[in-house]
Amino acid sequence: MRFGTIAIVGRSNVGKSTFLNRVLGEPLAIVSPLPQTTRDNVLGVVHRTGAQLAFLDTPGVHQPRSELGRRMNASALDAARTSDVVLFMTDISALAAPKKHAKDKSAEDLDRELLASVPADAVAVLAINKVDALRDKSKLLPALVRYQELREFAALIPISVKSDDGIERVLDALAEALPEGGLGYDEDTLTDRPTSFFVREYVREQVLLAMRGEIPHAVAVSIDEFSEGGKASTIKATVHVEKVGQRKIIIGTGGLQIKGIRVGAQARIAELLGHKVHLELFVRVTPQWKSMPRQLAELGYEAPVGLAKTNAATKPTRAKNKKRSAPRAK
Ligand SMILES: Nc1nc2c(ncn2[C@@H]2O[C@H](COP(=O)(O)OP(=O)(O)OP(=O)(O)O)[C@@H](O)[C@H]2O)c(=O)[nH]1
Ligand SMILES: [Mg+2]
Repeated sequence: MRFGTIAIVGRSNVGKSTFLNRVLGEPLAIVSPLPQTTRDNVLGVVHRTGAQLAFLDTPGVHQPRSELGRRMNASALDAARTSDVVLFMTDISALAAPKKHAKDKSAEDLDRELLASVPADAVAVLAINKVDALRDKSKLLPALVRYQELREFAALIPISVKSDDGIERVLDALAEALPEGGLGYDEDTLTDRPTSFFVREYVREQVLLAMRGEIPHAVAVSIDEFSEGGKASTIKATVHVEKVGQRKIIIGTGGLQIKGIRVGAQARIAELLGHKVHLELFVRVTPQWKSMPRQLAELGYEAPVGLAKTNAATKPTRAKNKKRSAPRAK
């Protein structure tokens, strides 16, 4: 039996969370076309014959503009340092010609910098995602050769999560790289995050899908009340924005915008809990929450390990049944 942790690390928007959801067979992590969708490390445990793969989805490493951004990068790099194996994910934007202006870094330049932060002795597998969108497949081989020169990889695999291409090869390569040992988690463990974490995430996901510009990145969600019943749950949550103007936009004319967000999130949470959910949302202006350590802590954004205490452990979200069709509440 093989068991170990695998950090999925890479630039923003390469498809790390989409990959996690595919291998879990559950839409656990939030996904959006916007960069910096994932803000926290999220564990997802894949149970295979002969191996248990404990994936850690991480925030895309980017140029930070706030304390939140710095914490996001730090948690991704921390996962890369402490996991047994690193799944370094990039996408076909790294195969494009370098930018015309020398000051603009290409995706490949950014990957090279990021790879330098992954410990040299860590076992790493490279996945180049989104090959479904690659017209000129002849660009792939030279790119694989260039990446191979950057560091040692146990395997270099072109994939498409969208077309379900190459995923099993990645899982095989990762399982092979894991240490021999007993199981780390019960067979029904899906993640270590509590249900309330995903409630906050699913509200934020609807904002990311509905809005453009600065707003999705100005939003955080906190839970005010979570009364869970056997057949239905009532949840009250606050959507925090940074400015009064953002509050107006997110509420929308006649409250239409926030209604769409509420309805979408409510359906997603109901799917997770496996029963009816009544969700109420309030929108509040919390100026500069992204830069203030106390506000960040209150909104659930942990400081990187070593800088502050992490949140107290809460009950993990488990799979509802052996088939893991949906995780159990709290
Ligand atoms: N064409 C194509 N698009 C994909 C594929 N995988 C993911 N995407 C899309 O890429 C976008 C980003 O996906 P995410 O999974 O949120 O990316 P991420 O790396 O987790 O991004 P961050 O959390 O911001 O770091 C979404 O619009 C996905 O639908 C793929 O195989 N092919
Ligand atoms: Mg993500």
